[in-house]
Amino acid sequence: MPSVPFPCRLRPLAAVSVGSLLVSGCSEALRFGAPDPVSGDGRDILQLWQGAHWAGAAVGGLIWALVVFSVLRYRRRNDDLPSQSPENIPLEIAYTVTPLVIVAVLFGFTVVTQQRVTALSAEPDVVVDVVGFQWSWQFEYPDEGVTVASDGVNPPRMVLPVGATVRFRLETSDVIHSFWVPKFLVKRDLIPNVDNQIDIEVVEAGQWVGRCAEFCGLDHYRMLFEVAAVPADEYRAWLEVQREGTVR
Ligand SMILES: [Cu+2]
Repeated sequence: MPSVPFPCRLRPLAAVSVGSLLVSGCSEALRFGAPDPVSGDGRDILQLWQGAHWAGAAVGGLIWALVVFSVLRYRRRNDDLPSQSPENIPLEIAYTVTPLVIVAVLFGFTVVTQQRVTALSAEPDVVVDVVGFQWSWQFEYPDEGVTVASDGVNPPRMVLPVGATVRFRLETSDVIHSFWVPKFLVKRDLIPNVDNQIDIEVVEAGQWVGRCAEFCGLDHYRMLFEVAAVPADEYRAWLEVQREGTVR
């Protein structure tokens, strides 16, 4: 059967589509299961996650190479006994010290990342008081005189300016909840009488789902909210509309 020629003018389009599929598939695979983060902290955490995976892959590769080498090099060729040396001190020191060094390096990177992620800015651009309660959320912007809550049907929607440092002050009015926006790659509990705060910089515009990540009772599943990140002028306009009380 004669082959049907692919239309020439579609070839570049097909090449671009296949190329972008490969690139996006590749970048997804290189995140090792983590979502593509939209926060600065999330990007730091992703780097740590990827570094740990690459370190694991290197160790795994080395182990497999040594196993294959041993199997081939020292396979049984005759009935002679192999070397019966009882010890190899340098080798034993090497395989004791090397894992300790690996763990110490991973620990060092973890501490540095953790300090960066938990650091609080001296002057955040936006402050949002996040109040969790059974079974929803309320977001107060104390510097703006704006409060956002659910309208009883839709989850509450928080709007943030892109590129600003946002301070979330986390409070609960009953039990323990957890403030979690998966695309931020950051999660923090709301604990009675505990002053938990996090700073987040959203680095790209978009809209994402947030949820409570701590089982807090029967209707825990209802504790959803939305987060939207918009350019600064849109954010100011949104605040104005909220003050006028025309939308939720
Ligand atoms: Cu919950």
